Amino acid sequence: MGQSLQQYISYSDYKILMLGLDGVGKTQLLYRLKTKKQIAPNPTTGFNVEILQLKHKRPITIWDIGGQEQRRELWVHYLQNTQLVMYVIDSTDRDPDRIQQSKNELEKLLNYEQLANIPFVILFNKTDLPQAMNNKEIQDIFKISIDLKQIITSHKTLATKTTATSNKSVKQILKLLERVIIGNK
Ligand SMILES: Nc1nc2c(ncn2[C@@H]2O[C@H](COP(=O)(O)OP(=O)(O)OP(=O)(O)O)[C@@H](O)[C@H]2O)c(=O)[nH]1
Ligand SMILES: [Mg+2]
Repeated sequence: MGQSLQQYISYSDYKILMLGLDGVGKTQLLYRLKTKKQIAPNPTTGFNVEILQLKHKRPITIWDIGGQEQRRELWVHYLQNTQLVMYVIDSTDRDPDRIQQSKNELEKLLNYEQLANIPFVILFNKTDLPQAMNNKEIQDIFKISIDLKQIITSHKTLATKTTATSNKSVKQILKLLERVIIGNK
């Protein structure tokens, strides 16, 4: 790792890993949070990393790692020192094989020793689209409640619905992160 990238990253002590299958909207979410703008879609072949400021100027570093099938085996190399996982799911993708892949990857992450006891924030993205699953479908298919108070595993796991292509979700995600990281209500 180059010296400048190392310096940039060590500026923030709170590392968030953003993972999920390819095309679910991770990169769009990252840059929506960072710039409040839409970026040209482009599959991530490596990773993107950005620092954001939460309340009280609390810096957090979000690592967005490519989710294509052949890239997923590389996720394990990014786990060290992770303090929170944002797991993104495309709520419009009803392909049973993709749903199973997404559940399997999430399950794998929940079982990694390096990620034990850290919060997982699950984002059901693309809720602006008419074919997006509703809360009941999400509950039935993923066994995850869109209930921010609910704890579904030994991890402190929270789930919410997002739209990466508008600014509607920016406040909502930042508030959620503040709640988990800083403890704000
Ligand atoms: N309508 C809608 N489209 C979205 C949303 N989020 C992402 N997209 C679109 O979905 C496509 C994939 O988004 P990306 O952010 O590149 O997906 P990714 O998860 O980073 O994919 P990989 O880099 O391959 O892992 C792009 O065309 C985005 O513009 C959303 O909330 N709503
Ligand atoms: Mg990407």
